[in-house]
Amino acid sequence: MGTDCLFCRIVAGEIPATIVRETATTLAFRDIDPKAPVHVLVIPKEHYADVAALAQGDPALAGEVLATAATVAEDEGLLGDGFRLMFNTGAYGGQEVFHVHAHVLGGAPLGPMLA
Ligand code: IU
Repeated sequence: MGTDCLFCRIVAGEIPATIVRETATTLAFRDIDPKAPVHVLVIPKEHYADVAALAQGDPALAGEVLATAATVAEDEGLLGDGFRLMFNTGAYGGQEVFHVHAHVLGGAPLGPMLA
């Protein structure tokens, strides 16, 4: 995808991000506008627009994104009290950046998903 995609540019090192974990295929970095005490985004380095495209196009890579998200949750101390793992998808899902990303949210009670 390259220069048009913000998160591809973070992967390429062209835009700074606070990276908390990197694997061969995934990257985890702190959200610039955190919605919880811990708010980390986990992406595949390869560009897929959303989680449906990722899961259908490369299910193994989707699993690697989930595994990185779980490791981030552990490293951030979220496993005991719990956390939220979320993929906003498409217009109705509120997705704003069209490079698939898992939100790892935690560090405080988040309340019910839909108020
Ligand atoms: P969404 O699921 O596409 O709505 O989430 C996009 C997230 O990307 C949102 O929480 C933003 O704060 C976050 N973000 C970021 O971390 N860095 C950026 O440069 C931009 C957005 I633009």
